[in-house]
Amino acid sequence: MKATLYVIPGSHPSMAVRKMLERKGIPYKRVDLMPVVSRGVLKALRFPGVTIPSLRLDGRKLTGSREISRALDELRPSPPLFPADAAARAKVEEVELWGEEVLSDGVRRILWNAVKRDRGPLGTYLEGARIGLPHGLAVKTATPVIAAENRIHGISDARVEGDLAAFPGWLDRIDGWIAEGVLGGDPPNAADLQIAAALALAMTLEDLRGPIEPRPAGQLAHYLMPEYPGKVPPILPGAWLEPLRA
Ligand SMILES: N[C@@H](CCC(=O)N[C@@H](CS)C(=O)NCC(=O)O)C(=O)O
Repeated sequence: MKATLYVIPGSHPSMAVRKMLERKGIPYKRVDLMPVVSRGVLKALRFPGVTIPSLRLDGRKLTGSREISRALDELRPSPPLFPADAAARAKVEEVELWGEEVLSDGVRRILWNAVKRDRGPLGTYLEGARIGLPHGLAVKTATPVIAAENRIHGISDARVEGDLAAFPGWLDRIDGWIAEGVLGGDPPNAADLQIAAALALAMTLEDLRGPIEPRPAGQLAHYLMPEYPGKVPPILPGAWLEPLRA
């Protein structure tokens, strides 16, 4: 099986797919791309979408972490990313979708808003990445990229403040799924990896690590994603963080 995975350094759904490939024992070549440039590259390579992660797998071109989890399970069923039982599978699919559309999108907005305030910490996400230019230069020239990502993903201060207000409820939901056994089983399912990657990225922000880390959700993320690159010192307005501290 020949696999090439296109990622952005620090990207959480990319990390989820990396873990899927590793757990299934599929060797792959990783191509690190910078945001925005990634869109042009994937378009030129004729992937079905322009977002990361995208995977070329034995000539097939796949875009999107949920598309990829399904394709990997079909091609290499063991260890499974989805339960065999139909009802259990439907639940994992529902939680995986929530993980992508609510949690993962929210964490992405929070991160791009944070680095808009100070681009310096961006370099910490580039650890081990080969992006074709020196990391220091990438950070120095990142301002237009950060602005573009904020625009592309419809990120505003008001929206991020809302994401942070919703975050405690998101953690409650995840802890509930862990208590029910939908998440946190062995082997980890596609929803575990989707959610753990987003929480691991969230915990690279010092503003968020404290409230997440001690909870079952935070522990699951640490267990499944023990080495997540990136570190952002406190940076978000204190008032926005009040709901998480309450
Ligand atoms: N929800 C998608 C991720 C889509 C997405 O926005 N990916 C980001 C990286 S985390 C990306 O491609 N950013 C670059 C851009 O949109 O220009 C998935 O789970 O595959």
